[in-house]
Amino acid sequence: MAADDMDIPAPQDSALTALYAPKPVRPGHPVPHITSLEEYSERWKRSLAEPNAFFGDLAKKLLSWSRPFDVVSFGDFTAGNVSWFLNGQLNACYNCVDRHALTTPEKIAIIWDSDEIGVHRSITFGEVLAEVSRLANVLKAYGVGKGDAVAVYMPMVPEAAYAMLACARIGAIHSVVFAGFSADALRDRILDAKCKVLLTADQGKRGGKTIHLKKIADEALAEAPCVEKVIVFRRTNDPSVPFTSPRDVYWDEEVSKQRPYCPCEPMVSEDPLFMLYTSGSTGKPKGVLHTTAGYLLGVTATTKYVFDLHEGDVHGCMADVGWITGHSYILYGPLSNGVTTVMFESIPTYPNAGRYWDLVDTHKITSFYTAPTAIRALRRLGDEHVARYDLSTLRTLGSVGEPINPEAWLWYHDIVGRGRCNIVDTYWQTETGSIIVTPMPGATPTKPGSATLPFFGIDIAVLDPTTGQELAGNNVTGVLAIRNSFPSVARSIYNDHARFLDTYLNPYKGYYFSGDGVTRDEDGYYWIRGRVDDVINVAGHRLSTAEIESALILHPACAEAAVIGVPDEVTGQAIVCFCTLKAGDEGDIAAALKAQVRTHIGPFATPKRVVITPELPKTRSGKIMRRILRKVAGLEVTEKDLETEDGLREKLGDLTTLAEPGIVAVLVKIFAGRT
Ligand code: 7RM
Repeated sequence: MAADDMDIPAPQDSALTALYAPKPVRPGHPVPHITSLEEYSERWKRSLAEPNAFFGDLAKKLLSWSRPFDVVSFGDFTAGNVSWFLNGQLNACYNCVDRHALTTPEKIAIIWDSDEIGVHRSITFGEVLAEVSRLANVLKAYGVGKGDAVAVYMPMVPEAAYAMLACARIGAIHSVVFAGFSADALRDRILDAKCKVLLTADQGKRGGKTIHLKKIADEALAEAPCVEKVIVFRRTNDPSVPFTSPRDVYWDEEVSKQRPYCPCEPMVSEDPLFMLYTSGSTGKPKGVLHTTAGYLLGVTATTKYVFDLHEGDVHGCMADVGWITGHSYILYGPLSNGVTTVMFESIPTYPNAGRYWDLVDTHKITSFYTAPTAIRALRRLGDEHVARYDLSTLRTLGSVGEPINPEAWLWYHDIVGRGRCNIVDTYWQTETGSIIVTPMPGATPTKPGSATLPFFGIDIAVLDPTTGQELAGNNVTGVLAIRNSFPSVARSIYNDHARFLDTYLNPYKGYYFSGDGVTRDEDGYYWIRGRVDDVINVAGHRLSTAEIESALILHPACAEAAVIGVPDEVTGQAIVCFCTLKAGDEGDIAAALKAQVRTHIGPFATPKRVVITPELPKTRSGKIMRRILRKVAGLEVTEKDLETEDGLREKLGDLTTLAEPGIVAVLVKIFAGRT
């Protein structure tokens, strides 16, 4: 990878450096699973020294097996050939549903809180078992079986969870596509996995708005003939929603024909559980593949220890099931632990900025998990929205998806947690399946802005990005890599193992490469600095600049495009596109290009700004110098810097490789508002 692409994002500037001790246990609250840093540290050391004993014990303790495994781990992780829990058999749905339904059928599994304030529903483990079984029987009736890929394009309703669990039950591989993705994005993902069945809904509701899922799905399906059956859940019952018989069938009609029990397919540990597409540094999304036992153990263990779950707890993860956080911490992690999980259909600011805290108060949430972007947005809207609710049930507050700035961390701690809750800044990725760097509530002293220390079984290395050498000791900054195998790590990219190796294991031989920059401070604490590759993170949503660029150049007026992320106070990063136009095209094309990105990827990828430029800064060999674009768009270069060559070099680094040096001044003037 070229050094130009390996700029490690600047550290967060903050005056807040205090250390926060784990919170004392309040009367009536349970004692945490891990109560001291020494206890964490001993267990972590054992997990690395004897991984097979450590994870073997954990897998027996936390999961139910229909056949015990013979070997805990086998193979060479950094060569892309590792397996966990060999010859074991289990079923993820059995672990998340049946084993709790059989012992405590009346216990609440899912609390669904709808877009409309005050409208919510509690569903017991017994009911989930019946609903999931009926749906599993529907899928079987349409010929879906073990190993088949099933597309799920659903709003935030319990049926989305049923869809995933029904697939797991019969051994089908679910591929959930986030409901904010456009028709083109859905089509590409369906085609890549050759799905024969799509589970979707007529419409979705979110923040008072209607999402026309079935209409979008129909557009996608027009170019995805592999889909033979579409099972449509009626969320709104709007009669204008298109329906194509016999391809389309209604969910309620289908499940009512099926009996409420369906046996679980015994799955071998390494059988795929699901795939989830994620963006990388190339334009084509990757179907990250997770396996049954390793993934399930990772999410079960992290949910238990990181959120410190105990009997009777209610876990509220505010993510969407369409992203990995929803898979792991709304669905599989809490349910496998037999803990009540909250599914929230709406957004934090609808109908007002107290919506999350109303949820906590109403459902007596004990652990709450959201993204920094939501925390920052709510902080700006004022403390009064938090103050009017009873949040005394909360013990653990989690953050995920992007670096959290210390000011937002502190607001979460002081205003939401009222100084009594442990904050867990959890770092992980779609590819790791579960949390890999995090404090342990009750044990780890925290520092605002740091994800602190590795979870059990995770051996982090900091590498020099250019030489690939390990940077030993503390006070080092480089790229975050992992030395060892752990159960929940992705095993492959669907149908493209070579790409899996090239993306994660070949960049630095002997390591898993995360794509993130990191600092290990004087205490050995990790501070995630953000992506070092061409991936940007907007409001916790991961996007590839190459994917946005491909969308832009599909527009007839666009000749070339370069996309970068710029810092944004609320969303962390925002998208800025630089486009050159084909001859003859002029006028206000920027709006059309923004719309182009929305239709090709989805509304969440809408650029903040499209800059039309006569040319892009390139090296003589034609490589776009994104470093220049990032600095100009980040307003790090001013018109004053243009006056001397030295000034410019100081701000932008070496410019001698630039083919047309004049372009820098043009771009700086555009951002100064002068052209
Ligand atoms: C869980 C998730 C992964 C990328 C990852 C990072 C960033 C996630 C944190 C974070 C700083 C965190 N999966 N990221 N968590 N950065 N602190 N606590 O988000 O696959 O969608 O994204 O998100 O850059 O590589 S993801």
